[in-house]
Amino acid sequence: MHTTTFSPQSLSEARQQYERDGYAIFRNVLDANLIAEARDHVEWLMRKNPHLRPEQFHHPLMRNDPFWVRLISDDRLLDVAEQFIGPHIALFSSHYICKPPRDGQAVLWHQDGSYWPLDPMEVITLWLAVDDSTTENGCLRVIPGTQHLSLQPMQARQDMANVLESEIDPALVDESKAIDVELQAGDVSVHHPNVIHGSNANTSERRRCGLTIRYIPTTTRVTNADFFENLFLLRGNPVPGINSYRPFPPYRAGEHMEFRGCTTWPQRG
Ligand SMILES: O=C(O)CCC(=O)C(=O)O
Repeated sequence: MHTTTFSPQSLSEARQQYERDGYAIFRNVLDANLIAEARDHVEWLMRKNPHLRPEQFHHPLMRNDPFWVRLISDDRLLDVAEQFIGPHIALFSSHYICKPPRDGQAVLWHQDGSYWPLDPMEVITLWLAVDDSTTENGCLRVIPGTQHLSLQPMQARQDMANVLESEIDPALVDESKAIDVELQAGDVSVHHPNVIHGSNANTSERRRCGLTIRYIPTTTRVTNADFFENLFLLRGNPVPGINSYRPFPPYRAGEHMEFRGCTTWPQRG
Protein backbone atom coordinates (compact mmCIF):
# COMPACT_ATOMS: atom_id res chain seq x y z
CA MET A 1 0.00 0.00 0.00
CA HIS A 2 1.38 3.43 -0.89
CA THR A 3 0.98 5.97 1.87
CA THR A 4 2.91 9.02 0.69
CA THR A 5 0.95 12.04 -0.40
CA PHE A 6 2.82 14.89 -2.01
CA SER A 7 0.96 18.12 -2.59
CA PRO A 8 0.98 18.86 -6.32
CA GLN A 9 2.69 22.16 -5.53
CA SER A 10 5.53 20.68 -3.45
CA LEU A 11 6.04 17.98 -6.04
CA SER A 12 6.22 20.35 -8.95
CA GLU A 13 8.56 22.66 -7.00
CA ALA A 14 10.84 19.72 -6.19
CA ARG A 15 10.88 18.58 -9.80
CA GLN A 16 11.62 22.09 -11.04
CA GLN A 17 14.43 22.45 -8.53
CA TYR A 18 15.87 19.08 -9.58
CA GLU A 19 15.79 20.08 -13.26
CA ARG A 20 17.38 23.45 -12.54
CA ASP A 21 19.85 22.63 -9.74
CA GLY A 22 20.43 18.87 -9.89
CA TYR A 23 19.02 18.27 -6.41
CA ALA A 24 15.78 18.69 -4.45
CA ILE A 25 14.51 18.29 -0.91
CA PHE A 26 11.53 16.36 0.46
CA ARG A 27 10.67 17.11 4.08
CA ASN A 28 9.42 14.69 6.68
CA VAL A 29 9.34 11.58 4.48
CA LEU A 30 9.91 8.96 7.19
CA ASP A 31 8.34 8.92 10.64
CA ALA A 32 10.21 9.23 13.92
CA ASN A 33 9.72 5.56 14.86
CA LEU A 34 11.41 4.28 11.72
CA ILE A 35 14.20 6.83 12.06
CA ALA A 36 14.73 5.65 15.65
CA GLU A 37 15.06 2.10 14.31
CA ALA A 38 17.54 3.31 11.68
CA ARG A 39 19.60 4.90 14.47
CA ASP A 40 19.50 1.63 16.43
CA HIS A 41 20.60 -0.10 13.25
CA VAL A 42 23.65 2.12 12.88
CA GLU A 43 24.61 1.45 16.50
CA TRP A 44 24.11 -2.27 15.90
CA LEU A 45 26.29 -2.13 12.77
CA MET A 46 28.98 -0.31 14.75
CA ARG A 47 28.99 -3.02 17.42
CA LYS A 48 29.09 -5.79 14.79
CA ASN A 49 31.79 -4.16 12.68
CA PRO A 50 34.23 -2.49 15.07
CA HIS A 51 36.98 -2.81 12.41
CA LEU A 52 35.09 -0.50 10.00
CA ARG A 53 34.77 3.27 10.19
CA PRO A 54 31.07 4.14 10.32
CA GLU A 55 31.43 6.21 7.14
CA GLN A 56 32.04 2.88 5.39
CA PHE A 57 28.92 0.78 5.99
CA HIS A 58 28.37 -0.36 2.41
CA HIS A 59 26.25 -2.64 0.28
CA PRO A 60 28.19 -5.86 1.13
CA LEU A 61 26.71 -5.50 4.64
CA MET A 62 23.35 -4.42 3.25
CA ARG A 63 22.44 -7.33 1.04
CA ASN A 64 22.01 -9.88 3.84
CA ASP A 65 20.56 -7.45 6.34
CA PRO A 66 16.74 -7.59 6.55
CA PHE A 67 16.27 -4.27 8.35
CA TRP A 68 18.45 -2.47 5.81
CA VAL A 69 16.45 -3.93 2.93
CA ARG A 70 13.17 -3.19 4.73
CA LEU A 71 14.32 0.44 5.10
CA ILE A 72 15.38 1.01 1.49
CA SER A 73 12.19 -0.66 0.23
CA ASP A 74 9.88 1.61 2.26
CA ASP A 75 7.04 2.79 0.04
CA ARG A 76 7.52 6.43 1.07
CA LEU A 77 11.08 6.38 -0.29
CA LEU A 78 10.00 4.54 -3.44
CA ASP A 79 7.25 7.12 -3.97
CA VAL A 80 9.93 9.83 -4.05
CA ALA A 81 12.16 7.79 -6.36
CA GLU A 82 9.24 7.09 -8.69
CA GLN A 83 8.86 10.82 -9.39
CA PHE A 84 12.30 10.77 -11.02
CA ILE A 85 12.78 7.29 -12.52
CA GLY A 86 9.27 5.97 -13.04
CA PRO A 87 7.37 3.02 -11.54
CA HIS A 88 9.76 0.10 -12.22
CA ILE A 89 12.39 0.47 -9.54
CA ALA A 90 15.43 -1.54 -8.44
CA LEU A 91 18.08 -0.94 -5.83
CA PHE A 92 21.60 -0.50 -7.19
CA SER A 93 23.49 0.25 -3.97
CA SER A 94 23.25 1.76 -0.52
CA HIS A 95 25.75 3.15 1.97
CA TYR A 96 25.47 4.72 5.44
CA ILE A 97 27.86 7.62 5.72
CA CYS A 98 27.89 8.09 9.46
CA LYS A 99 30.33 10.78 10.57
CA PRO A 100 31.17 10.48 14.24
CA PRO A 101 31.49 13.62 16.36
CA ARG A 102 34.83 15.45 16.15
CA ASP A 103 36.59 13.20 13.60
CA GLY A 104 33.96 12.42 10.93
CA GLN A 105 35.61 12.32 7.53
CA ALA A 106 34.94 14.64 4.59
CA VAL A 107 33.57 13.50 1.25
CA LEU A 108 35.57 15.41 -1.36
CA TRP A 109 33.87 16.99 -4.41
CA HIS A 110 32.81 14.35 -6.90
CA GLN A 111 30.19 13.18 -9.40
CA ASP A 112 28.63 9.85 -8.43
CA GLY A 113 28.20 8.62 -11.99
CA SER A 114 31.98 8.57 -12.52
CA TYR A 115 32.17 5.61 -10.12
CA TRP A 116 29.20 3.65 -11.42
CA PRO A 117 28.87 0.83 -13.98
CA LEU A 118 25.40 1.76 -15.25
CA ASP A 119 24.08 1.76 -18.80
CA PRO A 120 22.39 4.13 -19.37
CA MET A 121 23.27 6.43 -16.46
CA GLU A 122 19.67 6.67 -15.34
CA VAL A 123 19.69 6.57 -11.57
CA ILE A 124 18.53 8.70 -8.65
CA THR A 125 20.17 9.01 -5.26
CA LEU A 126 18.02 9.50 -2.19
CA TRP A 127 19.97 10.78 0.81
CA LEU A 128 18.02 9.98 3.94
CA ALA A 129 18.85 12.05 7.03
CA VAL A 130 19.17 9.59 9.92
CA ASP A 131 20.44 12.41 12.16
CA ASP A 132 19.78 16.13 11.78
CA SER A 133 22.34 17.19 9.19
CA THR A 134 23.61 20.78 9.30
CA THR A 135 26.50 22.95 8.20
CA GLU A 136 28.02 22.43 11.62
CA ASN A 137 28.16 18.61 11.53
CA GLY A 138 29.11 18.18 7.87
CA CYS A 139 25.88 18.10 5.83
CA LEU A 140 25.76 17.28 2.14
CA ARG A 141 26.88 20.19 -0.07
CA VAL A 142 25.88 20.57 -3.71
CA ILE A 143 26.99 22.89 -6.51
CA PRO A 144 23.69 23.69 -8.25
CA GLY A 145 23.56 23.38 -12.02
CA THR A 146 26.65 21.16 -12.35
CA GLN A 147 24.47 18.20 -13.38
CA HIS A 148 24.96 19.56 -16.92
CA LEU A 149 28.69 18.79 -16.77
CA SER A 150 29.64 15.48 -18.43
CA LEU A 151 31.08 12.80 -16.17
CA GLN A 152 34.73 13.46 -15.40
CA PRO A 153 37.44 11.03 -14.28
CA MET A 154 38.01 11.12 -10.53
CA GLN A 155 41.54 11.60 -9.18
CA ALA A 156 43.02 9.62 -6.28
CA ARG A 157 43.43 11.69 -3.11
CA GLN A 158 44.94 9.92 -0.12
CA ASP A 159 47.04 12.62 1.52
CA MET A 160 44.15 13.48 3.85
CA ALA A 161 41.41 11.39 5.48
CA ASN A 162 38.36 11.31 3.21
CA VAL A 163 35.60 8.81 2.59
CA LEU A 164 36.08 8.18 -1.15
CA GLU A 165 39.86 8.67 -1.27
CA SER A 166 39.31 10.55 -4.53
CA GLU A 167 37.91 13.77 -5.95
CA ILE A 168 37.06 15.59 -9.16
CA ASP A 169 39.69 17.94 -10.64
CA PRO A 170 39.51 20.93 -8.22
CA ALA A 171 39.77 23.29 -11.22
CA LEU A 172 36.17 22.26 -12.10
CA VAL A 173 34.79 23.25 -8.70
CA ASP A 174 33.57 26.74 -7.82
CA GLU A 175 33.07 26.30 -4.11
CA SER A 176 31.67 29.81 -3.72
CA LYS A 177 28.48 28.49 -5.39
CA ALA A 178 28.04 25.53 -3.02
CA ILE A 179 24.75 25.12 -1.14
CA ASP A 180 24.53 23.38 2.22
CA VAL A 181 21.66 20.89 2.13
CA GLU A 182 20.48 21.09 5.73
CA LEU A 183 17.99 18.38 6.69
CA GLN A 184 16.20 17.16 9.75
CA ALA A 185 16.10 13.47 10.56
CA GLY A 186 13.45 11.86 8.34
CA ASP A 187 13.91 14.37 5.50
CA VAL A 188 15.27 13.21 2.16
CA SER A 189 17.27 15.00 -0.52
CA VAL A 190 17.63 13.63 -4.04
CA HIS A 191 20.53 14.27 -6.38
CA HIS A 192 21.54 13.71 -9.98
CA PRO A 193 24.46 11.36 -10.86
CA ASN A 194 26.37 14.21 -12.56
CA VAL A 195 25.93 16.97 -9.99
CA ILE A 196 29.14 17.93 -8.16
CA HIS A 197 28.69 17.39 -4.44
CA GLY A 198 30.56 16.47 -1.27
CA SER A 199 30.63 17.29 2.43
CA ASN A 200 33.00 18.70 5.03
CA ALA A 201 34.52 16.83 7.94
CA ASN A 202 32.45 16.67 11.11
CA THR A 203 34.36 18.59 13.76
CA SER A 204 31.25 19.23 15.87
CA GLU A 205 30.08 17.39 18.98
CA ARG A 206 27.06 15.91 17.14
CA ARG A 207 27.07 12.82 14.95
CA ARG A 208 25.94 13.20 11.33
CA CYS A 209 24.52 10.07 9.78
CA GLY A 210 22.92 9.79 6.36
CA LEU A 211 21.90 6.79 4.30
CA THR A 212 22.56 7.02 0.57
CA ILE A 213 20.21 4.91 -1.54
CA ARG A 214 20.73 4.57 -5.28
CA TYR A 215 17.64 3.53 -7.22
CA ILE A 216 17.62 2.62 -10.90
CA PRO A 217 14.76 2.04 -13.32
CA THR A 218 14.71 -1.61 -14.35
CA THR A 219 15.74 -0.50 -17.86
CA THR A 220 19.19 0.46 -16.51
CA ARG A 221 21.73 -2.33 -16.84
CA VAL A 222 24.41 -2.88 -14.19
CA THR A 223 27.56 -3.73 -16.17
CA ASN A 224 30.10 -4.70 -13.49
CA ALA A 225 29.79 -8.08 -11.77
CA ASP A 226 31.06 -6.61 -8.49
CA PHE A 227 27.64 -4.98 -8.08
CA PHE A 228 25.43 -7.86 -9.24
CA GLU A 229 24.94 -9.18 -5.70
CA ASN A 230 23.35 -5.91 -4.53
CA LEU A 231 20.39 -5.75 -6.82
CA PHE A 232 16.84 -5.97 -5.49
CA LEU A 233 13.67 -5.45 -7.46
CA LEU A 234 11.60 -3.09 -5.30
CA ARG A 235 8.60 -1.99 -7.37
CA GLY A 236 7.09 -2.79 -10.75
CA ASN A 237 8.47 -5.24 -13.29
CA PRO A 238 11.93 -6.39 -14.35
CA VAL A 239 12.98 -6.08 -17.99
CA PRO A 240 13.83 -9.48 -19.54
CA GLY A 241 17.59 -9.81 -20.11
CA ILE A 242 18.50 -6.82 -17.91
CA ASN A 243 19.92 -7.58 -14.45
CA SER A 244 19.11 -10.39 -12.01
CA TYR A 245 17.58 -9.58 -8.68
CA ARG A 246 18.17 -11.35 -5.39
CA PRO A 247 15.41 -12.39 -2.99
CA PHE A 248 14.88 -10.26 0.11
CA PRO A 249 16.97 -11.58 3.03
CA PRO A 250 14.87 -13.42 5.65
CA TYR A 251 15.02 -12.30 9.28
CA ARG A 252 16.75 -14.70 11.70
CA ALA A 253 16.51 -13.99 15.42
CA GLY A 254 19.93 -13.67 17.04
CA GLU A 255 21.65 -13.03 13.71
CA HIS A 256 19.92 -9.82 12.67
CA MET A 257 18.70 -6.68 14.36
CA GLU A 258 15.12 -7.06 15.57
CA PHE A 259 12.72 -4.50 14.07
CA ARG A 260 9.00 -3.83 13.90
CA GLY A 261 7.45 -6.42 11.60
CA CYS A 262 10.57 -8.60 11.50
CA THR A 263 8.71 -11.82 12.22
CA THR A 264 6.52 -11.43 9.13
CA TRP A 265 9.37 -10.10 6.97
CA PRO A 266 9.72 -10.40 4.03
CA GLN A 267 6.23 -10.18 2.66
CA ARG A 268 7.58 -10.04 -0.87
CA GLY A 269 10.83 -10.34 -2.76
O1 LIG B 1 26.96 11.84 2.89
C1 LIG B 1 27.80 12.58 2.39
O2 LIG B 1 28.43 13.38 3.07
C2 LIG B 1 28.09 12.53 0.92
C3 LIG B 1 27.10 11.71 0.17
C4 LIG B 1 27.46 11.48 -1.24
O3 LIG B 1 28.50 11.83 -1.71
C5 LIG B 1 26.48 10.81 -2.09
O4 LIG B 1 25.37 10.55 -1.65
O5 LIG B 1 26.80 10.54 -3.23
